[in-house]
Amino acid sequence: MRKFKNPMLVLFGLALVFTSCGDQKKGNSGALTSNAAEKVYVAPGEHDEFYAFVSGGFSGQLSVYGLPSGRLFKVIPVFSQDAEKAWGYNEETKPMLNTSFGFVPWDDSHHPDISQTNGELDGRYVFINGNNTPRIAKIDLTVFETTEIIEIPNSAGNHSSSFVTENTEYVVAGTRFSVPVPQRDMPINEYKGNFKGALTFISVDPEDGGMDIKFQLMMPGFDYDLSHPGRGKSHGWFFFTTYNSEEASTLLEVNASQNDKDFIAAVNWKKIEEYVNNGGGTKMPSNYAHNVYNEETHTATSTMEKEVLVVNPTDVPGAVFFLPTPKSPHGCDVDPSGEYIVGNGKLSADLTVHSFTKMLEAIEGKKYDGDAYGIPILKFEDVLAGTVSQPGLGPLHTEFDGQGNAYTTFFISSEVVKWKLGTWEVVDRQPCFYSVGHLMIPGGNSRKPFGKYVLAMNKITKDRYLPTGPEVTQSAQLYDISGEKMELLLDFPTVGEPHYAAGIAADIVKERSKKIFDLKENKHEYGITSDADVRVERNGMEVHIYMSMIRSHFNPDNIEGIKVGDKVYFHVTNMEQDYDVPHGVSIIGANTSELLIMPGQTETFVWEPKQPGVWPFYCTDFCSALHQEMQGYVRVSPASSNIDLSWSLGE
Ligand code: RUQ
Ligand code: CUA
Repeated sequence: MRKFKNPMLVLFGLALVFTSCGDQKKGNSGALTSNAAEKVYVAPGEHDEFYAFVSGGFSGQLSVYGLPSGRLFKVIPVFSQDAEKAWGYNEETKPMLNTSFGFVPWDDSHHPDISQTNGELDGRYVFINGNNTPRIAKIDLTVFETTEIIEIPNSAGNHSSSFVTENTEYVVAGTRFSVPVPQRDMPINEYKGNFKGALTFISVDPEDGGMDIKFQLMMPGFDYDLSHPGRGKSHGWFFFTTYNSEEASTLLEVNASQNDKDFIAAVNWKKIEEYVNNGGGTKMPSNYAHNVYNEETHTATSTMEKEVLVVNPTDVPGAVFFLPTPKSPHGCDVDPSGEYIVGNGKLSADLTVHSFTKMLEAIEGKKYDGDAYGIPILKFEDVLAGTVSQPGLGPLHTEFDGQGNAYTTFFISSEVVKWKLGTWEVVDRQPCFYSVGHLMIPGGNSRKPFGKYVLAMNKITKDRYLPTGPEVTQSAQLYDISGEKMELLLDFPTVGEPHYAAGIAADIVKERSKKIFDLKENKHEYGITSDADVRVERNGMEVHIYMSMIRSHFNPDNIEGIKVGDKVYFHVTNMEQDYDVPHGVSIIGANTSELLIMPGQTETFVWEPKQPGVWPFYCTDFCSALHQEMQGYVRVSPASSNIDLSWSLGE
């Protein structure tokens, strides 16, 4: 019989105790005051106070909710194809999902983060990571669309991502799985000492937001789990939790739980930036996709990049240090002042808080406790600010309200615990239903949190909603944190598994929201700006239809001369210049989704007719009283026929 001590088994046993029905009773709505309902009620026609951008986890997308109402406004397609918006289905956006592995139509999206200026949220962009095929995406908040995706080479399980520095100088992507760098065929059990963990710093252009990999820090082969930037006094540093400092490649639930302490890696990125700007680092051959959506051409391009700049941490003395942190830490959270770095050891009874000031002193005094692969390890006692003792079981993530309080989630004891920075005393706890992962306070990852609410994102809902078969909805819970005690206000279901969220005052974003695309500025290769340009062109077996749409017709709406075997491109421009008047289009038998085209925009789908006949197409978005009249026909003749191309409207 195999004998090993499995710490997670012990914890799961406890989890069952904690989420038994005793807790369920407490959570029943009878416990809520009617006051709670008022606090989340946003009257018809009124707007919410905050936007919450909630990751979709295995949906690969990003959902937009209003807080406090919990109303869902939009699912922004990011890494996964989305037929509703033709994302990854139309010709314009297919390149966005290109990678070095080819077209990858899905990912696992975890940690959205909003761009910052001077440590405060500026509402320009949201960044989010794709875990599985490592990518970082940028969503432009004037249009709420993904406009850039960059693949991360030498990375696998892109999890300690995508957090931004105080002025959005960088968005960071850290590898969860260490891998051979460069990738090669080698025995798995030679992991130790041979696999590497890449921490990637992607620069963001202050003017146009363009992303570019500035450098990759090639770290020892640990698992880099989460990260957060320094801010204020610690601006210029970045902190990453690690687990599996044992460098195990098998049965990690046991083998990566051996060391009493793993590390938080403290990275002085300013120092490395300087080193790189002075010609430091090694250019390594590579192959990764950089996909950019151009809003004037309404079209994405994908470029394969061939090189990445790699930095060995031991080549930049004084740039990287390890802070011992108990028991496989998960969350790595920095308070609004930049002084405290909270490391949540999943298997630890206490919460560990490091002090940035003490860390600098320890570095100054060169008080090391040995090194790991040449990277100095600081002494635990020298960097420790304090511990929150026995606050709960299975700590995962911490956020801050800007009033000196921290809020930590506990997966196993299924609760949010509020504690005080500096005195480390627990001041309140509220149960979550059930097994909370991340939590989010609007602006919580910045110098100036908005406070007011905390949103808990739960892994398990069991009896909280009407059953929907074996798969029940994931869920978020909203708590009022304006008083000394937290108050549960609302449960609402989420799309996919929400891992993290980013919240911002709606006022910062909504004024900048675009209403239409200017038709005169449309530079789409196959776009048209007036009905005079409507036409159909044949080029061998390719047919290009330059079509317009406006309430309530297509131009042309009768097309003849198409033959079986043709590849027919519908390039459709929405001529509307009014807010909130998209049109859709689709044709019978097309092996792709509909198009949903915004005013002033052009999109393309391809149709390969397989049978002679007269085939209808129609508008898919109810746009006017005569929406049902918005339809047309394509006549398809046998391949051998010699019917000329012709097109018309109203003849
Ligand atoms: S991780 S809880 Cu990406 Cu903590 Cu999900
Ligand atoms: Cu256009 Cu319906």
